[in-house]
Order: sequence, then structure tokens, then C-alpha cells
Amino acid sequence: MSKRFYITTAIDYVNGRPHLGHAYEKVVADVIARSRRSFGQETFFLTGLDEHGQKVQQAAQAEGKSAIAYCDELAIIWRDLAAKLQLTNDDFVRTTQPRHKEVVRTILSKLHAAGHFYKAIYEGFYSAKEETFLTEKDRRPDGTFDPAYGEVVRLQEENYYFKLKDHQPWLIDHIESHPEFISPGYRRNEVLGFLKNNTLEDLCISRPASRLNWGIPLPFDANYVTYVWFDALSNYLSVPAAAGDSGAPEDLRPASAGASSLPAVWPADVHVIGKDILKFHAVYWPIMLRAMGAPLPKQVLVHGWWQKDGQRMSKSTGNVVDPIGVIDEWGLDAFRFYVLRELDIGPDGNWTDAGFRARYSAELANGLGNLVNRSLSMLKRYRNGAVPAVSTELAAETQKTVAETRALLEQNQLQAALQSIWSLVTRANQYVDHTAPFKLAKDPAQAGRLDEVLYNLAEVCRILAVLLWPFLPGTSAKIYAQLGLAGEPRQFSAAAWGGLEPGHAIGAPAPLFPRKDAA
Ligand code: ME8
Repeated sequence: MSKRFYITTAIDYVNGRPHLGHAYEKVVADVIARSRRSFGQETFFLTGLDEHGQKVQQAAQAEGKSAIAYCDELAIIWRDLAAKLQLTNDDFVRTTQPRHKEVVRTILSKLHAAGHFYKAIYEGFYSAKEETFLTEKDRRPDGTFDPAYGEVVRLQEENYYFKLKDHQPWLIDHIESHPEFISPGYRRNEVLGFLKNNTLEDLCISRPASRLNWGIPLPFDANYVTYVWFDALSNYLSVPAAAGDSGAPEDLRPASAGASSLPAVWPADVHVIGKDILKFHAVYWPIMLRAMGAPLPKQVLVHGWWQKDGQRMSKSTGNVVDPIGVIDEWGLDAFRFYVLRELDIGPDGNWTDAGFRARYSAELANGLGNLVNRSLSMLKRYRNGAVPAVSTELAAETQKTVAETRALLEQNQLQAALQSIWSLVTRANQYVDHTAPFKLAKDPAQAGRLDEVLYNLAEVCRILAVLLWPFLPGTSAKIYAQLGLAGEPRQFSAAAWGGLEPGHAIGAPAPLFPRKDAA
């Protein structure tokens, strides 16, 4: 039984509303999930929410609500965003769900029994805002701590620690022998540099319940709750384990789950995350998995951070890009296109409203939209919407783009894949200009040539719909409908030349991206 392709996103903290960065990451994962499905791979795509911990507890307190009531309210907004983005996620995890908490308790009990934890007194600095312990090394040259840590207090506290030092050598070996494990390569080098130049500090995996009670109680000591990152990282495995996944270690699967008859999902193929949480995913998570006897994920795919107009987005400066507002004004596919085309997976990006409008106008309205609209309008006008005999003039160039797009999608190179698809859009628009079907239509002796041109244009539009389905699902479906074809082009194999049958009646052309010049 073959394994399913398993892709995850970071699970977002529910201490506020979603912004551009959250939406971007989910769209990236969705395009990868859709493309794998279009290649015929069974796929499991997981996203969700990180609900425990101090950040969420404090946000709830600030609104005078119980933590769970606060999470339940916000979870609706976050789930709505997933629907608004047309994510094809198969599940949506909330770390407050019993299925997740049960597996986390099992993991903790297993690691505790195997001697991975010890109890010790910590004395030092603590940032409540970042929920992290700080040392002298974290001080800036002037002796203060970065304001991002908020108020830093001195603390003396007894906690449970996870022994990490013994894991350092094998982790370095693993990263060196699996170059694809952390992508892009410069992020891999960053992790290797860190591991080779530092001795890992043991990880504090508990918080005293007297100070923080919004978490999963440790199964072996009710005076403590689980550190939020230990809890959150486990979601990637707890969801399949709770469903009886055959890829998850047997002793983590609840007896009540029974054996799943579906192909395994664990280990994950891709964890899509932002650069700020790389250490958690590339250091702590593999060590946790190794300690619990679970196979490691194949890849941690690290994206950069979005800024707005060259500034960090922040509520206090009021420059946060609200994805929902953009989608309501411009449509979902305009949002998906801009973020995927503007930013490669890796570097930081900069959102500007002018840049967004420029891409909308040049690449969507005047590029793709114009091509489809004039191709189908001419077919309607000159041939009453009936597809002429098959012609192969643009077949070879189109097949080259199809092969290139597939190869790029297989390597998760989404921006480059869009560039490749747009080279075909540009080529087909040039073909209209060079062949001038509007002139051919005036000369009855050119009827055969006009048939050829109209076939090539309609068939390129159809194949573009197939290639675009992972990226711009709504647009892809609209192109199919305007071509008079049923359903959506969900299978990449439909990108073979010659799919449009002679005599087939197309539907009604309509602009895909209305011009917004007046706006
Ligand atoms: O870190 N641009 O949650 P989170 C791009 N709960 N991506 C951004 C971004 C920006 N401006 N701001 C945030 C957490 N992100 C944890 C994750 S996973 C087991 C637990 C990304 O809500 C960020 O890099 O702070 C992360 O991948 C995701 O949004 C969630 O961030």
C-alpha cells in the first residue's frame, strides 16, 4: 500500500486575527497539495490552530473571556479564512481537541518512561511575551534585552527538561546526509552552523500550573502543563496517530482508533513554515520524533516574511495587510496570484498596493484575461463557437511549457512555475498579434488558416486552465466553463495537446479579471 503525500502548515496562534503572512503560507501549501493531487498522488493536507500557552491565555484575559471561549470564537474566523482561500485541507486541527491532547499525553508518558526527561531548578530570566527562558547571552551590547521579548523578569522555578545533547551528533549527520531535509539550502546552512558551533541546551518542556494553567497537564505530574511548543509540534503526528495511521508508531495510536485502512500519511513529506520557527522544526521536532521512535519528515520548507511598504507589519503602526479585505475587493485568485508570483519560497517579500495593482493589470487582466477573452470571442464570432479541426501549430511549444511546469511543481518551485506558464500566455498573445485572425476573417480564401489559428488558441486556453488549477482554481474553472467543458481540470494529465474535439460547442466568453482602471 503506497503512502499518501502528507503536507502541513504551521498551526497559527489564535491570539488575534489572520494577516497576509498566515494566508500566504497556507496558499503555498495548498498549491503544493493541489499539484500533487493533480499528478494523481493521494494527498493529506493538514492545517490548524495552536491554542494553548501564555500568549493565548493573556489575549483571552485581556478580553475578559475564558481561554476556551476566546479560542472557540476566533477559531470560526480562522476556519473561515481557510474556506475563503479555498484551501483543500483534509483536516483542521485545534490543539484543544481531545484527539490531539490524548496523543500528546501518550508521547509525554512514553518519553518520560524511557528516561528522556529530568527535573531541575532553573534560575534566570524569563520573557512571558515570548514564553521563553533567556540567558546572559541574549542581552544586547548595552545590557538590555530586545524589546520583542517584552517585560523580562527574574525567575526561579523547578521544571522538567528534555535531554538534547546526546542527539546533536546524529542530527548533524542526518542534515548533512539528507540535503533536501531543510530547504532552501541557505536555511540548511544556518541550522548546520548553529548545531556545529553551539552545544544544545536541554529543552524545558513544562510550565508550573500555578503560573500558567492553559495547557495540557503533564500525565506524570499534575502540577505542570506542557510547554506550548512541545504540544504544538506534536500536532503533525497526533492527527494521523489519532486516526490509526499505519505510519505512526503503534504505541502512540489510541486503542479506540483501530487500524486505518487508508494508505499511511506519516512521515510528513513537507512541513511548510516561516523562517522564525525554523529551529523548532529543524532541531527540536526531529529530536522529539527520534526519541519517540517515529520516522523523520522528509522536508522542512521555509518561507520568508512579508513586509508592507518596506516595514514590518504591526498592529501598532496599522500597516497590516488584511487578506480578507483584499480578496473581497479583488477576488481570491488575484490575491493567490500576487503572493505566489511576487515571492519565491525563501526570501522576504514586500507587499505594495501599487505592485499588486500592476500585476493585476499587466499579467491577469491584459495577459491571461485578454488572451482567453479574445480567443474565445473570435471563435464565437467567426465559427459560431464550434471548435474547428485539430491543428498542432503551437503543440510543441505548449508541451515544452507543460513539461517545464510539471518539473518545477515537483520541486515546489511555485514562482518559477508561474513564470513558465506566463511565457505561454505571452507567446499565445503574440500569436494572435502575428496571425491577426481579425484580418483572416475578412478573406474567405483564408478560412482554413483561420480554423488553424482558432483551434490553437482555444487549445492553449484549455491547457492553461489545467496548468493553473493548483494556483488559481476559480479562474481555471471559469476558463473550462467558458470553453463549454464540464467540471474543473483537476488532473494534470489533461494538459496533453488535442483535448478539444472538433465540433465541440464552447460556452459564453466573459472577462476573467475585470479592469479596475477607475479604482
Ligand atoms: O509561530 N510573513 O504561530 P504564528 C510571512 N503557533 N509569514 C509569517 C508572517 C509574515 N509577516 N508572520 C507570521 C506560530 N508568519 C506557532 C507555530 S507550528 C507547530 C506552531 C508565519 O501564528 C510564521 O512564520 O506566530 C509561521 O510559520 C506562521 O505564520 C504562524 O505564525
